[in-house]
Amino acid sequence: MTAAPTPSRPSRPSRPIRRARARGPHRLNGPVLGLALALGFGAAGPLALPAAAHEITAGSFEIIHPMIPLPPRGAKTAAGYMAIANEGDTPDTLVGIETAIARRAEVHGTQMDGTVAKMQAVPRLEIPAGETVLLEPGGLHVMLMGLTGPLAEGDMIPATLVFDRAGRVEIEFMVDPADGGGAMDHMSHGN
Ligand SMILES: [Cu+2]
Repeated sequence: MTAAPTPSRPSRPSRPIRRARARGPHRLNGPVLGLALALGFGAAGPLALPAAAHEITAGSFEIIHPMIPLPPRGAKTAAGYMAIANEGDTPDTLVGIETAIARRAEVHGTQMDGTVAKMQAVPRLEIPAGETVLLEPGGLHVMLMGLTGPLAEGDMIPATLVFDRAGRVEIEFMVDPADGGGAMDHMSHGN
């Protein structure tokens, strides 16, 4: 990592952050592409899948490309995004997110109040049966507060999603290139 010096070393995460091997663009295929198409993600869609996308399958859940746009150096917060597909016939609820990269992680919703986007915690995020919930810039997102270490593009950040029924689902956020827009708004939203 080409990192700013870390004044105090954060306690070691139980699962080490691993750096993804440099990977060139590769074709998406299989379920990710199928789902992406089913969701209507075009190449320039709202959640255009980047060259290196990944997914996690756990039970009837498919977690598609959890990612964190690279935050500015020194940022204390970052936002995480993903698509959560519940392919089962039972609704479930996302009740928590844990990761060693942040002191606190929570799901936020975004609502417009006049022209001001306001975010609020969503402690229970329902994932209806047979549906896919998108966490994407400008909408629902994972707020990572109090980053415990620097992030670098290509890092894979272990995290755990906690569902009411399905229990704990291990994922990895991929650190993607910085995005120009929406996510930067998070940087100014405190607490
Ligand atoms: Cu937020």
